[in-house]
Amino acid sequence: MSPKYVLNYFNIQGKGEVARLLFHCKGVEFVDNQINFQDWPSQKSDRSRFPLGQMPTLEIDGHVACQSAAITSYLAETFGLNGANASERLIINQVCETLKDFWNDYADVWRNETLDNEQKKEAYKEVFTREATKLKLSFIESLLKRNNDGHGYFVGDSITLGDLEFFHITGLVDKSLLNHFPLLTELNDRVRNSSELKSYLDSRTHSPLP
Ligand SMILES: N[C@@H](CCC(=O)N[C@@H](CS)C(=O)NCC(=O)O)C(=O)O
Repeated sequence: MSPKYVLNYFNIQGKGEVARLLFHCKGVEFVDNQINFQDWPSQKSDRSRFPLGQMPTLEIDGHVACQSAAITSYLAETFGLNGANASERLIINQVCETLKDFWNDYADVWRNETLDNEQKKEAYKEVFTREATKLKLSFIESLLKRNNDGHGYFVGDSITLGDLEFFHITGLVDKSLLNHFPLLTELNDRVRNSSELKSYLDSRTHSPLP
């Protein structure tokens, strides 16, 4: 029998969304406990559910786990969505880590309180068009190409954690980021319209970021 899973996170996509995608992709029942920003201060100090005073946390039959990457790799492993062997996991981890580096560049702008909205737009454009970002996306596309000539998923014949991380991060930023990467654009559409996720994504209402 599947354990009772409770995922605690804000009512945004943010750092909790890949865990949600993993549950929906596999059709595993879980409590999607979405906490409002207004309600968070009164819950943050509950160390039984938030040992680090942060979210996401995952309760597994009442045992709590912290750290989004630990939670997603645990769920992916448990659900068979983390590659079939070490070589496939090596690909998946490279995708996830490269996207994390890109996300950190993007988030530096997002969090920069010295910039107004117009200045942020310009700064995002600069992040999207910088050579280092193109290099990251070319690299990810080259990993995709190694499997089924790039017309499937990063590994195997179905969605894994790597595809979900990719879909999630590229969904948080402007679609133009993928303009010069046709295979990555196709992958984004493939995940978006997959039979596993389509109905969840069609009905998803929580915003990407606060
Ligand atoms: N390294 C942690 C970072 C978690 C984190 O930064 N959580 C933020 C939301 S994305 C949070 O809980 N902020 C509210 C707070 O710190 O009070 C992870 O990846 O899970």
